[in-house]
Amino acid sequence: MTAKDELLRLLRQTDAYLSGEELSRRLGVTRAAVWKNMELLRAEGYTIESAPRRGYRLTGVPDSVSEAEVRAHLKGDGVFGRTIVSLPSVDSTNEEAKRQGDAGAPHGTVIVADEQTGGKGRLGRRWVSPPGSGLWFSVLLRPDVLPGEAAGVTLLSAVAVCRGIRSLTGCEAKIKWPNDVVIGTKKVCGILTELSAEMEHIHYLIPGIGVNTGNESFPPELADRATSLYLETGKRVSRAALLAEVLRELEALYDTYGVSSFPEEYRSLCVSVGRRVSLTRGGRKITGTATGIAKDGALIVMTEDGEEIAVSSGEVLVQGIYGEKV
Ligand code: BT5
Repeated sequence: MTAKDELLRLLRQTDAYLSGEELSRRLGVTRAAVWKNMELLRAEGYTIESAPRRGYRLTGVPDSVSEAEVRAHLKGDGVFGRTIVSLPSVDSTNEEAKRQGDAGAPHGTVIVADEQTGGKGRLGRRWVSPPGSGLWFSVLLRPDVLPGEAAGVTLLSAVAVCRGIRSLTGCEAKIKWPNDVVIGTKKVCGILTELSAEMEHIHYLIPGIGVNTGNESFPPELADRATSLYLETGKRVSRAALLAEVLRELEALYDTYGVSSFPEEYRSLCVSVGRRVSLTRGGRKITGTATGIAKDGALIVMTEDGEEIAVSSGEVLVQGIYGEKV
């Protein structure tokens, strides 16, 4: 831990003032070094009050996803987040996770960035990830399963995000099958899972999660279908706190279900079930009603022709969600 991180840790521990002398003694550095590190923290957005003869007091923290800020919220001895790579800007946290994975980074490594310049959705689509307004992160997992057995991880991630959003904001976050988290009829989070594997072995699996937290508006093409936690609640949510919460939930789910299954909770959170849906298969448009989620995570659809089909991937439009008319 650097002197700056240690200083922040001491300031966080108490609401009382800490004198420069005490800080210098406890950190084992000079008064001048305490002052210098205090200025570094201020430059990062921390508000530190100083009062003559009393000392210093932390009165405000920035909405930062720095390692120190995430660690301050990550209590306990979980594996997810034991290694954190926090970057001001990156092409895509999934791409960085692959680079880290190829270089041997351990299971549970978290890559988080303030901004993504090439944020990705599925099938090469763009994920809008401006600086400061969302939580963009990826988790590097090394499960011991076959490549075809890992589909559950996207569903677990969606449940973990719903739990995290619900506990921090009280918003009724739900899931649009398979990988969107929605509030009401709008998308607040998308999940892109990628993997590196051989036929018989997964090198690593990467759920990449993007949650819109502070956006006050969206580009016109997204305005009708995207929302943020700020737009829903009028309040600012700490990205570091949300990240820590989602990691805790994801690790608990992973420990219980692995990556090949998922909890019953997914079904109850899924807004697609019970609604009219449409999809395209082999160039043909199919409409029907989603009736459930199969054991392997596929969406079960009763078509208008009375045939029951299982949809395991692809786009499924859901009546009313994102303003769709099916
Ligand atoms: C997704 O794809 O929803 C997966 C998004 C995953 C993003 C995370 S961020 C961390 C990690 N690093 C990455 O590079 N990616 C992951 P898909 O289901 O294909 O949806 C993409 C569509 O969502 C786009 O075509 C837009 O219509 C819409 N979209 C783009 N940006 C959005 C945003 N910020 N909020 C809501 N909708 C958005």
